[in-house]
Amino acid sequence: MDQLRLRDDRLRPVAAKVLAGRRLDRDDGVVIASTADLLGVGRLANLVRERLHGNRTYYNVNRHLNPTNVCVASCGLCAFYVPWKEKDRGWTYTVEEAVDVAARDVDESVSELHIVSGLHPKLKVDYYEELFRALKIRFPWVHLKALTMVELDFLASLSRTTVEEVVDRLKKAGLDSCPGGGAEIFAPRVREQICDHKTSGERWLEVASIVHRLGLKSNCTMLYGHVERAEERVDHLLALRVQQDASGGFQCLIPLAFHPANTELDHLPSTGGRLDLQTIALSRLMLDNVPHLKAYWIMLGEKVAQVAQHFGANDLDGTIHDERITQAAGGSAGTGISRRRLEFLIREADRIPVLRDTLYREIDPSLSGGSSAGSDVASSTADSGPPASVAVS
Ligand code: V47
Repeated sequence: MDQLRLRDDRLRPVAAKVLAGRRLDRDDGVVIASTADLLGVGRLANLVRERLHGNRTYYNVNRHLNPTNVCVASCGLCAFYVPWKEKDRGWTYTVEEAVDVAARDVDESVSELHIVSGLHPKLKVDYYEELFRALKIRFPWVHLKALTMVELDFLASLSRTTVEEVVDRLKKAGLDSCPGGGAEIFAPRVREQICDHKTSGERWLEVASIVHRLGLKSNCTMLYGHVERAEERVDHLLALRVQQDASGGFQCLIPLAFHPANTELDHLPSTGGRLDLQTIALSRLMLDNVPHLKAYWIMLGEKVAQVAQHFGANDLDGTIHDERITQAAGGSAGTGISRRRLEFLIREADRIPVLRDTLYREIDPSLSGGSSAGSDVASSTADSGPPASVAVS
C-alpha cells in the first residue's frame, strides 16, 4: 500500500480492494473519478494493467471505411454526418466504389477493416451483405469489424426484420466482429442532449447481448468530456460490466475523448490530459471483466496515448488509415500512421509492442507483409528516427 503513495485517504479502501483483487463498487468509482490524486489512481490502474498484460502493448494494422456519412439521426455530438435532406453534400458509395476506396490502403499487412456508416434511410441489409461479400472476395485475409449496435438496430427496423436476422445474414456475408461505437453515455439525461434520436442505452446493451449470443465478439466505448457528470461515467462502466458478466463478448473498451469542433456542442472545451488519463484509469479499475483497454491515439493525441500505457491502457489501436469521424470534429492528431511509428511510440513509453489481429491473437511481424497502409510507408527514409504520420487520403 505504501508504494502506491496515495495522497487522498479516500483511495485507501479502494486500493485495499484492488490489491486483494476484489470488485469495486459505485462509491469506489465516484472516488476514483473525482479525486485530485491523479497519480494515485494511475498507479492503481497500472497495477491492474500489468497484472493482466505485463509490459505488453498491443497494436494492429487497420484501415477505416465509411460507406456513407448520410445519417437520419442528427446527433449533437457528431460532426461527421450529413442529414438526408442535404445528402448531396455527403457521400454514399456504391459497393464497387467502397471496395475501390478500401483498396487504396489495403495490402497484405492490413488485418482489419473498421467499417461504420451513418444511418442512411435507403441502405438496407442487402447493401451491407453485398459489400461484405465483395470485400471478402477482394481481401480474403482481412477481418471485417463492422457496424455498431446502433447501426444493427437501425438496419433491423429499416429492413423490417430482427437484429438476429440481420446479424445472421451479415455473418454469412463475411461480418467477423463489431466495433464499439454509439454507446456514448447511457444516462437518458445525457443522451437527450447529445444524441436525442439515437438507440437508447438500454437497447444498445440488448443488441450487444444478441451479437454475443450469435457468436460474435464486439467492443464497447464511452464518450466522455461533454455534458456528462462523473457519476454518469461510473454508471456507464457499471452497465457495461453487468452486460459483460451476462454475455461475455466485449473484448475491449475504448474511452473516446469528445471533440467539440463543428458539432452542436462546439461551445464546450476539448478534454484536457487530466480528464483523459483519469478516465482511462477509472475504466481499467471499474471494468474488471473486459480484458483490453485502448488508448485511441487519434482522439487522445500520440503523447497522451503513450502516457495512458501507464494509466491502465494496453492497446494503441492501429495504423488507422482514412479515419473521418474525429477529423470532421477537429481532431489534430491526424489519421494514418506507419507501423514503425506505432512501435516507436510503444517502445518510447517503455512497453513492448505486440502486433495483433482484431481478436487479439498475436501476429508475427516478420510474416506480416505489405508496404503502404500498415508497415513501412515512411520507413524507407534513411534515418532511424521516428517517421512522420502519413497524410490523410
Ligand atoms: O460512435 C462521434 C464517437 C465513435 C465524436 O471498436 C465522437 O475498435 C469524439 O467507436 N468527438 C466512433 N467522439 C469511434 C469508435 C471506435 C473508434 C476506435 C475503435 C473502435 C473499436 C471504435 O466516435 C462514435 C461516437 O461515439 N464520436 N463524434 C466527436 N465529435
